[in-house]
Amino acid sequence: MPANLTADFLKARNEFRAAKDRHDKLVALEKMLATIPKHKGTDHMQADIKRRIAKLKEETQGKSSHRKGPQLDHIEREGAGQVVLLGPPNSGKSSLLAALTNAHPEVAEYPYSTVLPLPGMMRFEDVPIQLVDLPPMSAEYSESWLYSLVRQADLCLLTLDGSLQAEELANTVEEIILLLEEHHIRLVRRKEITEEEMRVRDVPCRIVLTRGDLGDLASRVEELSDLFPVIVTSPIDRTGLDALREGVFVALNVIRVYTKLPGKPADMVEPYVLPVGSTALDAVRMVHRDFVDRLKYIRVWGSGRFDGQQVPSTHLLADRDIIEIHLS
Ligand SMILES: Nc1nc2c(ncn2[C@@H]2O[C@H](COP(=O)(O)OP(=O)(O)OP(=O)(O)O)[C@@H](O)[C@H]2O)c(=O)[nH]1
Ligand SMILES: [Mg+2]
Repeated sequence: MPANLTADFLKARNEFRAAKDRHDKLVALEKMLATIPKHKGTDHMQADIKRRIAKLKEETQGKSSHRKGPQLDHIEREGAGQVVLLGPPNSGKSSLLAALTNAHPEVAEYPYSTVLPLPGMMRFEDVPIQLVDLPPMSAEYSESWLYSLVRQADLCLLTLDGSLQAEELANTVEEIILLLEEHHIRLVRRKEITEEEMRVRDVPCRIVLTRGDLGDLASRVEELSDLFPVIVTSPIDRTGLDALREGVFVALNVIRVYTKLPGKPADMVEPYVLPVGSTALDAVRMVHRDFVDRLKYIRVWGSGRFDGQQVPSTHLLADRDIIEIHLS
């Protein structure tokens, strides 16, 4: 049977031949696998591509080579929280990372274009938040380290192509929920610390519908909001990007605290970020561990108190509070 290879496949094969390192080879092979016509005549070629992909991935993870490759199951956390972009192939995860951060992921019309996790920093007002673009998750094919990265995240943005029918979207969400559950991860609206947390990892989730530029997605939003809060976006016409930044900050369930030295104006540039429910003493500890022992008293400017009032160390802080730390 003739293979009837497409122009896209031949282009990907040329890219593979020109690739200089493992990463570029892997990207080209994934493209070849995505674009190769799927029929009997290409069975051997498909198997060969899959074998090469598996070998390269093993090498990248340092399994078959003695040189240690990059660690894929952990990404160093930066900023106020680590937020993963998770979803089926081609849903628009990489496009969002590119629109919201300084990172430059590969964005492509074909599925499985992202093969390695890629972090970037997004800002909500004065708060830096880490977004991590992930390779696609699907029942057919997903990396084991993908689950480790979701497990470690503070928030999951379940990214879906909003131009799909509501039923297809609901099925996709269901499929991803099941895949995660098989790996002891449960997507939740809000994280509650429970006994079960030992076995099952709860990860707060928001649904992000992309393709907001292509039509009204109100009916899909209505259907999906029963599962998780939904944000409609488009990196193309920038629909909903500010709402997404704010939604992520709110979902992270954190507050900003600014500090000031006695008699000086507050440093309003770099806030400390703490979990909701943190006390004045938690903030002092974050500024400097040793300050806890040397603490005389704390004054707070902001919500709940009149400006500059001295507060007990158990005082609950609110977002945007300013604290003045007096040491002995
Ligand atoms: N019109 C429109 N196109 C979009 C939008 N988001 C993504 N796209 C297009 O959809 C295609 C896939 O986008 P990607 O960002 O590469 O999707 P992905 O989820 O990262 O794909 P994989 O890495 O393969 O899982 C590209 O051609 C994008 O330009 C959107 O909001 N509107
Ligand atoms: Mg991608």
